[in-house]
Amino acid sequence: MSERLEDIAAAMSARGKGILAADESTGTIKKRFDSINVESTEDNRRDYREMLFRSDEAMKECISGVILFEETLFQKAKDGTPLAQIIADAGAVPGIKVDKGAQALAGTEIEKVTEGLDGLRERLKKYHEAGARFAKWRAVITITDNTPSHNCIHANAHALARYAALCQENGIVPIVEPEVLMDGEHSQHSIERCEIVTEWCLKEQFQELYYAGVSLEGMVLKPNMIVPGQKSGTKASVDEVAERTVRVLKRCVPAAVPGIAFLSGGQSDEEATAHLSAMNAGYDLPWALTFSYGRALQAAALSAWGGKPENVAAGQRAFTHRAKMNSLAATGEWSKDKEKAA
Ligand code: 5MM
Repeated sequence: MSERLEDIAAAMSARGKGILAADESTGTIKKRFDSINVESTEDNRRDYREMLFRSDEAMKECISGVILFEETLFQKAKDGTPLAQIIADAGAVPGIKVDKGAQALAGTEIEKVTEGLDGLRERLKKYHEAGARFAKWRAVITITDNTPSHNCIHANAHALARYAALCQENGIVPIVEPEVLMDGEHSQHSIERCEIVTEWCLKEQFQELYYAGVSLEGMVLKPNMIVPGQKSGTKASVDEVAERTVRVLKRCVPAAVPGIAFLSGGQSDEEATAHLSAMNAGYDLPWALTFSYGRALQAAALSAWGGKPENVAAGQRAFTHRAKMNSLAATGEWSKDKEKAA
């Protein structure tokens, strides 16, 4: 595969394919395993992820890249094959989450800033050697009556831009993920508020990327969709989510960016698919618009597997189904009927 950043970013944004976010950190994967009563041991984490990456049909037809946690990048399958090799053999690009998590932002009670820049240059060299060709860094922005502050948006956008520049310096495509959270307790978190805040974050983000000299052709954006907060007590139609999301992205994301791959953020599996499909079906778009889902791609597979070796085939079927539905959504061809027929 070509080592040019533009070519890697184009491969990650290939038509009808999307990214599997399997980069749950140790704490997050433990929560996921707790939900199916499975202990989060290194072997169990390997078995679960090996099950996903060996889902041949899904990986070859629907998945352009996989985001890994550091442990997984250096982990071997049961037969000794590096997991990153299994991903590359399926024609997908192996990637790595490089941030060290969202930490409390000094001087605020709720807001967070993502850390991990110290020593990142050296880590990136090590990850490149291990086969990673893209990276991910996620910032979280929280909506309440009094937040986000400009300080929080700016600190996160600046860190994301410094991370992205370091990645490109080391031959790695950065996924830039400024996530406006949809969860949280707040009742004033309307879809309008989400739209305003997301636009603010993305404007700031692209300004910082410009100052840091990041090549837009060699990156992928991973944003949230424009949705009401989960505790707002309101629901938006699929068409409204699609219209508002596309409007914000068109206002903020230069056409030089090859791909935008959404996070699912707590939407149900089918909502995340329906929203993506509506955007691709209804609008003329200058970039590839696809998925980089964690929960919305894995939830069904995780519960079908349940930690039992005899359920691996069922887990793979569940993963393949979700991957196929999202692959259809990435070209605007998903429908409820296809979901049911499958
Ligand atoms: C898979 O979850 C990722 C890692 O989360 P932690 O660092 O908190 O363990 C997460 O960053 C994920 O890549 C994105 O949020 C997209 O996942 P969802 O579930 O929102 O689609």
